[in-house]
Amino acid sequence: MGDLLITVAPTGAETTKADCPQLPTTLEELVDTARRCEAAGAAMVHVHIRDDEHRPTLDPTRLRDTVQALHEATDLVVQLSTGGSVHDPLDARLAVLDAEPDSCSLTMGTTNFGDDVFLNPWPFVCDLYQLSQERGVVPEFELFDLGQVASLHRLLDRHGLPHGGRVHVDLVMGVPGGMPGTADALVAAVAALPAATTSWAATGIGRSTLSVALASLSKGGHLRVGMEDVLTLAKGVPVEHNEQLVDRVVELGRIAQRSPMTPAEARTLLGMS
Ligand code: KMH
Ligand code: ZN
Repeated sequence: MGDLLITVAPTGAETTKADCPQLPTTLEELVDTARRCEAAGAAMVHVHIRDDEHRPTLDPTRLRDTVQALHEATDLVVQLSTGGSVHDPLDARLAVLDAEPDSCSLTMGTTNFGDDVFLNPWPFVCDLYQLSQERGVVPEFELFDLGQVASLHRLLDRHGLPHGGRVHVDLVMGVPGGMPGTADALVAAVAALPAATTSWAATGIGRSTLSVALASLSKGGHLRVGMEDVLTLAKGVPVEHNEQLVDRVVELGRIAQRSPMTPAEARTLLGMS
């Protein structure tokens, strides 16, 4: 039985296809990536989609088709991003739930995001959370900063538990403007998580990917990896396929005596039927 949830975030919204031709941006590339990452040990996929020009989009039909295609091709837990890109309006981000994913990301506050701002005002966080409860979509609480841990306490106190009764958190670390991708920050965030937290994962952006993965394994956490978060395996060595990043953390997990969860095990962990 597996005890390590590996989520792959294969695309993101920030990298352009022109800068990174190996980024999976078409539906065919995304499905192929998902299949390969599932075979490598991933149990959940965190999805951002692109339009025909490879630009980030929240087009409702495309989102729905993507969820359906991933369900047909894999057993992976399909998590749609409600963060989208920094340019997406809040109403389009709420409408992501219309595509009926298994899970959605839910970021607990506004964050400086490089030179941009990733906007998550409190009323939007509450609206998205309540919509996820109504629609039976399991949220993954994404925390980019330590203050967002306090917001998670506040949200759960005011609005109760998520659909399924489990509380799964993902620490997104190392974003310029958020908490650093260090073991110290990870330990501080984990120590402050609400008692209702049933599982947590972490991902480190860019060069913090390995230190965050190792810190998370050491603290008993789960892992997210993927080209949304990191584009190199080492300095000057580009990632050619998301599967390489999954392979690498499967190996780190093996050394830490943790084995990858199957998608069915992940569904149990996350409170999905
Ligand atoms: N693209 C970032 C602005 C999420 O997926 O929910 C937001 C993001 C978080 O990636
Ligand atoms: Zn994302």
